[in-house]
Amino acid sequence: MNSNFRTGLKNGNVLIGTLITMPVPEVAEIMIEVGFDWLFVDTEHAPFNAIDALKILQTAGNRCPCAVRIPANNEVWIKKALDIGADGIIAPQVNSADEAEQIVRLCKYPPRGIRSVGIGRAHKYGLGFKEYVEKANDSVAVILQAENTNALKNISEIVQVPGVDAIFIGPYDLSASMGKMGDLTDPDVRNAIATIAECCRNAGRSVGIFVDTAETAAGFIRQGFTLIAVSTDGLYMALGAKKTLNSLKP
Ligand code: 3PY
Ligand code: MG
Repeated sequence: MNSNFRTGLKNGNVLIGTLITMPVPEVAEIMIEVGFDWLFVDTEHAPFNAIDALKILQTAGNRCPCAVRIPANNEVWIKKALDIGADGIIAPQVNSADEAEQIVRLCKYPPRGIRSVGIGRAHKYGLGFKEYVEKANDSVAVILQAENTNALKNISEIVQVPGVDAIFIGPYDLSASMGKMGDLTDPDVRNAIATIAECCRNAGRSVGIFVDTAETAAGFIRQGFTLIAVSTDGLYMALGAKKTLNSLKP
């Protein structure tokens, strides 16, 4: 665990990360060597099982915090991701305050929540059990995605739920739900993003976003976004390879 991930998030430090979509430890290792502040381990859209995610977390160790995006907002994945040592959970498609509250409860040990008690990697296989369970409610980051028009409608209530550390906007799903798939320059999409960000700021919650380029990331950082995921491992590889090949075979 890198408990300073949640502290940094709550303090509004700008954290630049990237998506790990390949269940290959060497890929995560490269991104850590590059110097990203955090890794977004995507078990929602990428072909990850819990063991794949575990291997990424083991590779990161104490060198780089990892937030695991779970494939569905249910107890099974939340407890697995936390017990293998995720520094935070990213819950996709959170559309109401009730859903937000349930996710927070599943992430927190009693009495605040109902997180089930296991003995795993997070607990140093038992050697650090007491230390982990005492601190987990304060060190695990709970990050909820706002990425649907329903989330937009309910965002002012979602951000009020105690225990929500950050809202992470999924611009692709958000724009798709508005009938404007992937068009981040569309005025309605931009307004939706700005509304979510403003609600977060008013409620003292950090706000983050996924973007595909450094230029777009810089614009959002200027607007006060602090949790940034820029591009994906696969996209970096594809663009790098394409650029090299194009220079030889224009
Ligand atoms: C989206 O853009 O929908 C995302 O979830 C990005 O992570
Ligand atoms: Mg999404």
